[in-house]
Amino acid sequence: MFLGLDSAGKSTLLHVLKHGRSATLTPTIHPTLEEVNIANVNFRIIDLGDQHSSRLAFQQYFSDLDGIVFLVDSQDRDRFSESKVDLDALLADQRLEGKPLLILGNKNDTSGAVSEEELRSALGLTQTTGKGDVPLTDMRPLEVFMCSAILKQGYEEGMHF
Ligand SMILES: Nc1nc2c(ncn2[C@@H]2O[C@H](COP(=O)(O)OP(=O)(O)OP(=O)(O)O)[C@@H](O)[C@H]2O)c(=O)[nH]1
Ligand SMILES: [Mg+2]
Repeated sequence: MFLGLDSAGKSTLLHVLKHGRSATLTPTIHPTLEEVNIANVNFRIIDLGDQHSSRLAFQQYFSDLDGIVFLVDSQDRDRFSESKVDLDALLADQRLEGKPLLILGNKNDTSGAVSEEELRSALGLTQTTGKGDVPLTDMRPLEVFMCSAILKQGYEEGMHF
């Protein structure tokens, strides 16, 4: 499931993954399900808009998910704290316990984008599992990657993770 604040770039990334190119998209009102093949793995990805109602409705599927991709607009500093509230709720949700959580700092093609370190610190993500010399095995898979959906950069490493 792709989650994140409105305008983080969820639908753009999904479109790029599915069609190989970006497109001009409007804010998502109705959640959509897309099947996408990445490196011979078939993903069924739900793209949620940021509407409170659809987010609540879709929480009932949390226990059926294999993982979450949480997108953050890495240039929108004013909303990092808002993202952190949502992310903390996901991290604490029992239905998602142990499930991989990939955090993508999207839009890092923009001049205002923060560094990975800044994003990690703003989101309180100091302990992650995928990039150390020794992978942490006693935690749920959790890692941060910076990316640009538009330039088609950075997310692939994250999807492999
Ligand atoms: N510069 C830049 N802009 C991006 C990138 N990804 C998305 N955008 C732009 O950000 C805006 C929002 O993108 P969407 O994909 O609609 O965002 P969303 O997360 O699906 O938003 P909601 O459907 O409202 O929840 C659009 O104008 C995109 O073109 C990126 O990597 N770089
Ligand atoms: Mg959308």
